[in-house]
Amino acid sequence: MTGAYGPLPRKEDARFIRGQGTFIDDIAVPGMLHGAILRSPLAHARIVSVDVTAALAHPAVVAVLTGDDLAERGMAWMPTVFGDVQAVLATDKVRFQGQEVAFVVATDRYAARDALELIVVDYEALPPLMDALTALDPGAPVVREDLPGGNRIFDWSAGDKAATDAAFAAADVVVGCDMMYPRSHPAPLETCGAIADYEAVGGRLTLTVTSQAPHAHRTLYAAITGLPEHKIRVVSPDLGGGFGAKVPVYPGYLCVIAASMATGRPVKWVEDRAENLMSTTFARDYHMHGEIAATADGEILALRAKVLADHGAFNAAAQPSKFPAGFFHIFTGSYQTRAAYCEVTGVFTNKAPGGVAYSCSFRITEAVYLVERLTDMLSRELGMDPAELRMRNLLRPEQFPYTTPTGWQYDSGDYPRALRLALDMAGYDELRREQAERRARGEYMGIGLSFFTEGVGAGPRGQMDILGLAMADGADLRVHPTGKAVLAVSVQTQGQGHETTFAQLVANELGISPDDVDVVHGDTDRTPFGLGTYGSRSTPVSGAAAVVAATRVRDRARVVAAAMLEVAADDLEWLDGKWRVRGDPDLGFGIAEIAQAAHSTLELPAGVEGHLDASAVYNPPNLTFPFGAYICVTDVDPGTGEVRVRRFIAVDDCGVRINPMIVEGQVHRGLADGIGIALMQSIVFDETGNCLSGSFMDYLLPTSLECPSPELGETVTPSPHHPVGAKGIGESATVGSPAAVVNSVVDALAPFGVVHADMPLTPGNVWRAIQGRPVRTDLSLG
Ligand code: MCN
Ligand code: CUM
Repeated sequence: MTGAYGPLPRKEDARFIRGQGTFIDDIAVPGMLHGAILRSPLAHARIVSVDVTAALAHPAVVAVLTGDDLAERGMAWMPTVFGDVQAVLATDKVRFQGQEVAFVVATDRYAARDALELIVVDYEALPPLMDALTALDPGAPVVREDLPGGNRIFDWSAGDKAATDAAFAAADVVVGCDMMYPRSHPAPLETCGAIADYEAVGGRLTLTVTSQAPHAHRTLYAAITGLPEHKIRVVSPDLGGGFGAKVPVYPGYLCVIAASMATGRPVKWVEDRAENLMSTTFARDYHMHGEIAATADGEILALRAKVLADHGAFNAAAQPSKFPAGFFHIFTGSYQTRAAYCEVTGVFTNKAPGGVAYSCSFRITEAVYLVERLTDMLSRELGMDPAELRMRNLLRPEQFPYTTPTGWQYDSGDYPRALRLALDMAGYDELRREQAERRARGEYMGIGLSFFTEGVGAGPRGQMDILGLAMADGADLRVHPTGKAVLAVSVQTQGQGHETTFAQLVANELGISPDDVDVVHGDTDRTPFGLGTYGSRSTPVSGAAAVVAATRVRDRARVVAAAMLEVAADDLEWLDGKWRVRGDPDLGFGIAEIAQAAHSTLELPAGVEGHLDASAVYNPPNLTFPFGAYICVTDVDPGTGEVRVRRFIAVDDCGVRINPMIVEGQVHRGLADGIGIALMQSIVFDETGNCLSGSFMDYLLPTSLECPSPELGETVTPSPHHPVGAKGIGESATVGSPAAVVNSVVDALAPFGVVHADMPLTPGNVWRAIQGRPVRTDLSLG
């Protein structure tokens, strides 16, 4: 039944469009002080001394914290979400430009900022390690002498090497390429921030913080501060976008906690844009070598990849503990390959930590880009149309559930149908004709395809955890006597519309209106435990928990309805939103009437508790595997290197759509992400370690001028294991679209003999590619 599903306008917009959202910087607590962080100007240096005397003498300054002060509280280092440790305030060394060195607390924000300049830090500069490719060279600067492995974080592999090598040896055609997925940044409109309020008498800490995962945060704060977890309340208010940036715990959050404990007053810290771009989690930074093997008639036989992953100065990659390279080993994508093997080495460099988050599905972004670029190169090598090559190798519907050579089990899919629809919508044959005509006139038009499979909704508890916490999520559903419901969930929305779609999920099960369901989230005191929002897991995991809780409510209602109707519960069936007597459907009650009766003096059978409230914890049996077919049409000016995205056709399949309007909004946003990543974004450094991308003048965001109105299509292949057949959609378009854009630009440049060009395809880089010169992800080099 899908009664409550559909394009319902978002409930939360009533406050957002009136400017009545409550974001971190809207919140003021009585007596609140303001913090500011002193950050390192150098990428790599020993700290000789930190002198805060002058700052403390500033009339508005209440306290100054250094790493040594935190060390006294046992809080100088914090575990990262990937189980490394990261300095909260540096004591021994600074390891990236922008690293936190001291925290000033003052009566107002401006004074706190001013006082930063009064702190004197004596640094002894060290040579920085900025190029991951040299990290393992003998004599390379060592970023982490606190760890035994030098700059090597991990070596990890997946797949069957021998089988893969054999398939390559037997292949007619092998194509390979080095490609760089540049360091990018999620850049949410709202930066990160926190307000800590420690109440010493009760020993209670309230932390209001920009967090996509309030419960996971709370557990970490308990571990770091030593405060008992039940005395910590984490509140995540309205978030102005997260895109992954609000998953990790940042040093600033610990600084406000320590500062509130030290001063006995609430302390707020909100970072500015430069701090956000320089020091919060980045994404990608993958140096990849990929190879694809095929028969002469275009049957893909095998794939292999070797990756060097730059994780910055601390390993803070937000992803399940068992997978140091995230889900990169899904890199066989949507094709039937017989064998695959990948090796990933992670290294430290003197850059800000992070390494996954930005609508990434745990590194599937990089994997999709790799396989989709290789597929296009193969089609060029074979002289076979890229659509035809893909159609020939796509998994067939009858192959699902399908186990990939690296061990993923895809739940469901009809890939050829999605690709056919995209080709039809694009008018593919006509586009190719137009391209040929234009080429004859010296015009450079590109048509780029990509087909992606994602894995979202982590994860089965046996396989997926973060710091030992299994990735399961709870839902509590209360039904009041009047039949109005309140759903409390562990995930937190950052703009995805959970207050609407989660209400729809419950309303649909209970036969009530979504207006009658309020969604509570973002407050650990009011919601059940769960690991939070990322990897597009809210709908697959928390949404499933909500549905299970709602079906439990319905089951309880059935017993009450039976008492009301004086029939056996077995004689009732759920039909059109009511429990009705089988064979006499006019006789029945809906949830509102049953809820009232449940709270009344109606006599219930022995053992029946009354009240309809129910809860659930959902352990997903598998990920859900959404997929899509994208086509990007570009026009490239060979004189200037400028790329114009003329059309973007996107067919997405995320199973059953709860709210198609929200789903389309998610796809729109992801396509903008992908266009930005492909054409204009890269966080870059000069060789001395200066971050050159600390503002929106340097780190470019795509606007409506660069993004055409996309043409969206859908197919619906329900997930067989999700209670309502839904798969996640939040990251699909970010994951799938960069390859389509790059494939399109490289296709446009084919007459110049260009076979590959690394992102970002800025005018300068496109021009360089045309000239046959190496393109640079390092925009600093002009
Ligand atoms: N939805 C639906 N039907 C489906 C699948 C999803 O109606 N079959 C709805 C959902 O109920 C939800 C939205 O679409 O309202 C996205 O759902 P889902 O795919 O479950 O993703 P999450 O809610 O877990 O959101 C996380 C995902 C991630 S990981 C990033 S990063 C990202 C993204 O969502 N960050 C965003 N989209 C974002 N959108 C906004 N506006 N802001 C962000 O920071
Ligand atoms: Cu990987 S960015 Mo989102 O998963 O929050």
